Amino acid sequence: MKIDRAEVVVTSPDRNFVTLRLTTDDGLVGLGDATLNGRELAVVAYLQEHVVPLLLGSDAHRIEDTWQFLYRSAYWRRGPVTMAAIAAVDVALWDLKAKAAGLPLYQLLGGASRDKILAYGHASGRDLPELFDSIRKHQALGYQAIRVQTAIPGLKAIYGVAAQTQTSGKRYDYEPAQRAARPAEEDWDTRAYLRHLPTVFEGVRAEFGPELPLLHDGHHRMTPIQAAKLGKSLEPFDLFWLEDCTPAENQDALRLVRSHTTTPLAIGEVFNTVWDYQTLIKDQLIDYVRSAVTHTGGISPMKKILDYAAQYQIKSGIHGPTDISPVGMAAALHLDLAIHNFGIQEYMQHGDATNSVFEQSFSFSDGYLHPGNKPGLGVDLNVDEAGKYPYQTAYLPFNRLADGTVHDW
Ligand code: EZ4
Ligand code: CO
Repeated sequence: MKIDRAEVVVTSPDRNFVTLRLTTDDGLVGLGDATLNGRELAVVAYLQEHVVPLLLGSDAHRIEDTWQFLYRSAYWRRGPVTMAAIAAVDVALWDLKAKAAGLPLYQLLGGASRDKILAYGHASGRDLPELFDSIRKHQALGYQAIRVQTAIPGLKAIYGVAAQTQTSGKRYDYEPAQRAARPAEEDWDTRAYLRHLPTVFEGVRAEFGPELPLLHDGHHRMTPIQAAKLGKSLEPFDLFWLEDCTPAENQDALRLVRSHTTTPLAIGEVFNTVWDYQTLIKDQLIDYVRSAVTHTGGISPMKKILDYAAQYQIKSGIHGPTDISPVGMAAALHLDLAIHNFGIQEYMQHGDATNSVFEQSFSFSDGYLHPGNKPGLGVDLNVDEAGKYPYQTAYLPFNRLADGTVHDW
C-alpha cells in the first residue's frame, strides 16, 4: 500500500478547514485534519512544501515509522504548526489502514471499551433567563452534560456567549473566529468575572438541581491565585470541571491551584505534545486531558498521552470545537470509544455547509456520540462541494484590559 497522491484541500464552508487527502496506489483514500484556527495557511505551506514530497511513494502501513520520521527529521520539534501537519498525516494513515482492513478505526485501537460516548454541549446567555433557555434547548437536543458561559456585567463581549453582539455586529454563535482582516478586540476584567461567576452557578443549580453535570471554561485568563480562588468559590456547585483556569505554559501554576481547591481541573486544548503534560500528569495536578487529536500530532501520540494519564487516574476530555473538522472529530470519537480512561467528549455541532463538504457517519442521540461502523474514520470529503468555498481570512479575537494592556484571550 504505497502513497500515490497527497493533496492539501482548503475549504471554508462555515469556517476554514485544512484537510490532507492521501490516495494509495490501489485507490484507497485517507483523510487527516490539519486545521489550526487563525493560522491555517501556515500548516498548508508546511504540508505542501515540506511533507507531501516526503510522503509520495512511501509505505502507507508504516504509521509509527512515518510519525517518528516527520517528528525527528525536522530537527526542530513540537509547535502547533508542525504538530497539526504531522497529525494530519497520522490520522490519514490510520484511516487508510482501517479501510484496508475493512474495519472501523476503533477496532484497530483495541476495540470498543464502551457502547457510547458521553458528550457535552455549550450553553450560554447574557443573563440568567437567557442562559436557562439555552440549557433547556441543549437538554431538548439530548445533551446530558452542559458547559455554562455567561456575560459579565460591565464587559462588552466575552468568549463563549453566543447571543452577545460581537464588534462585527454578528452573533457569537459558538464560533469565536471572525472573518475579517484583523482580530476583533474584546475587553476583560478578572475581578468582575470572579465576583459574578459563582452567582451564575448558584442560579443554575437552584433552577436545574444537583444532578446535571456542569462545566466551565476559564480560557486561560487567571493568575494561579485567582484560579485558586475561583475553584474554591465554585466548590459548592459541584462542577464536572473547570477548564483552562490559567495560561497553560507554566505547568507548576496548577500545583498552586490544586493545593487550594477540589474543583476538578481540565487543561490542554492548546498543548501539542506529551511534554506539555509531563509535570501535570506525573504530579497529578489535573483531572482531564483536553488536547485535540488535530493539534497534538494525531491518534498515535494522543493514545500514548492518554495511556500515560491513565496510570494516574486522569481521564480524557478531548477538544471538540467547530474548528476541529469532522475528520478530526471522527478521529477523537474512535479514540474515545477505545480507550479505558474516557471522561467526556466536547461536541459543538457543525453547520449544514460543513456537513455537505464532509459526509459523516457518526451518530448523536440522547446525549451520546458513536463514530459508526464504516471502515476507516467514516468521513468522506466531497471535493466538488469543498471547491465551492474558498479560504477566507479569519482570526480569533483578543483582549485588552481597561488600561489598554493586551491580556490572555
Ligand atoms: O476557543 O477552539 O473549549 N473550547 C474552546 C474553543 C476555543 C477554540 C479556539 O480555536 O475553548 O472554543
Ligand atoms: Co476551551
